[in-house]
Amino acid sequence: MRIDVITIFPEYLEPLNVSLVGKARARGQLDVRIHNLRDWTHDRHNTVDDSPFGGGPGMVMKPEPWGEALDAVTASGADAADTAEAVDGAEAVDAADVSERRPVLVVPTPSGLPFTQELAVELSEQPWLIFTPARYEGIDRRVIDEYADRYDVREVSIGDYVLAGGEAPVLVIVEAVARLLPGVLGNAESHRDDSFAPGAMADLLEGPVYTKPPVWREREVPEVLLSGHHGKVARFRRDEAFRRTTANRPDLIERCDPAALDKADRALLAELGWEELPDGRFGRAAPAVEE
Ligand code: JCE
Repeated sequence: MRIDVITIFPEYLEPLNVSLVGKARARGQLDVRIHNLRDWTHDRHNTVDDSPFGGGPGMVMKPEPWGEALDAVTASGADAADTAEAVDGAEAVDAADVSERRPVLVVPTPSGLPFTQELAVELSEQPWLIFTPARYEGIDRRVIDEYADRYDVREVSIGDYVLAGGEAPVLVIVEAVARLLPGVLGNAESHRDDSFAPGAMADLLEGPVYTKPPVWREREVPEVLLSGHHGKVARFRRDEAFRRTTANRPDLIERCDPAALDKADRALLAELGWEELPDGRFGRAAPAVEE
């Protein structure tokens, strides 16, 4: 996969040299190119912002530098063949894919579609992503409209809070996507059971995890995990997953597929104060009405 990022803060993307993403790049599985938006300005002050039409606070990113940058980066797909060389014969970035297929443009914004594991999977299946993290109050709308006519543009929000710019969302999205690429995660850290992964335990949050020593500061690892009884371990983990999910994400319980719930699940949910609805789903038991 190839990833381009166009930003006024290239240093903000330095974490992409580290850890999982850094290793995938070193192995030739990921071709990441960071570009400075100011390289496509022409005035002495490398201006990228201006005041908003219609008035109001803050500044808006000017369309011209983004237009020039996106034209240059999208046109660079054809020369990808020279640089996408695998290290040590590892699975190489497919240069042909990049030049033949259109990139997906990913635009971080608090008003975008929620970034979910499902979207991470979809993005991980693309050969080429271009990220356009903005600053100020965002990018002149005409830039998004212009490229949406030619490319698949995804305006994406990583959560319901307002950051100062899109660079941190790029780090989040790239990490979530990169770990899904074939061969990036080792077997030891396989993602089959991730909370939110399709096929994970009925969309439950994961329970607590433990390692050696079996006793630490007088705190014991739950005995069942030391028992070697696989059936009991699975039941314990599932119960813990339900306890966490009811406490932290009741919305996930409410839209849980009733067919995914076994008898023990139903009994535990009842014990945790949830009531079974006529359709087999669960809802929070109505609190007793006070006089
Ligand atoms: C951003 C800003 C809107 C005023 C570019 C914020 C994404 N989930 C997210 N939270 N925050 C963002 C995000 C992404 C890009 C930009 N801002 C700040 N946004 C209105 C200010 C500018």
